[in-house]
Amino acid sequence: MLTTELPILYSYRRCPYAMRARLALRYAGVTVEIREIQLRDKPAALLQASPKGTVPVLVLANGQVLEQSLDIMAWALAQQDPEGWRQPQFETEAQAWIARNDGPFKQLLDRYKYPERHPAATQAEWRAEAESLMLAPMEQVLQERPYLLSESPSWADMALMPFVRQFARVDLAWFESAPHVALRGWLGGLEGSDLFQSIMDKQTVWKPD
Ligand SMILES: N[C@@H](CCC(=O)N[C@@H](CS)C(=O)NCC(=O)O)C(=O)O
Repeated sequence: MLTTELPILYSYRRCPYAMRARLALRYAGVTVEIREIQLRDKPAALLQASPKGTVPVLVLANGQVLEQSLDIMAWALAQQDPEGWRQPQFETEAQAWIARNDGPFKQLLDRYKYPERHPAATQAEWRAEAESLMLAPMEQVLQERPYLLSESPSWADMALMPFVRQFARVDLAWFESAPHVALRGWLGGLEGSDLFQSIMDKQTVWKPD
């Protein structure tokens, strides 16, 4: 039987949590076996490793299972962090951005994306809330410097970028004419990077042997 020593990443190409995990793994030079899944038909092997059934999930060669995207990022950066994505002096600020993203921004993003499921406000109202919570504060910082924490990219940029990208894509025409010029530049730069392009390759759905 062919055995593999590579860590296994259960992933879904378009999932923003999986994107941030793939970004960190690729940046850290960690080779993984990517198992692309379908959310509506999760493979038994994924559910066995992580019964909660979300992606990304990383199964290490020693059997350890990392089932949160941030844990996977942190693990990858602990292996190798060649350009200093994670620096102790910025850690509190990084955590604050990530918490705001994964909590209230993600909630508003879902409401903005699926307003019919959230009739308490209109789509434009959800968007306006998200703007004041996240887009405007990001814009303010990015007018001062090219990345959220400093002159160079950090894991906060990488953790947030897939979500801001998803937000932008709900109504691209709106995003492109909105007064968030620096944010647009930040997103465009990260999205156009070789790193991001390299983690967005089309994948065929994994089938167990
Ligand atoms: N807190 C988790 C959230 C991951 C998550 O919610 N992933 C979504 C896809 S983007 C998922 O797998 N949802 C399960 C489903 O739709 O059945 C993490 O950071 O990894």
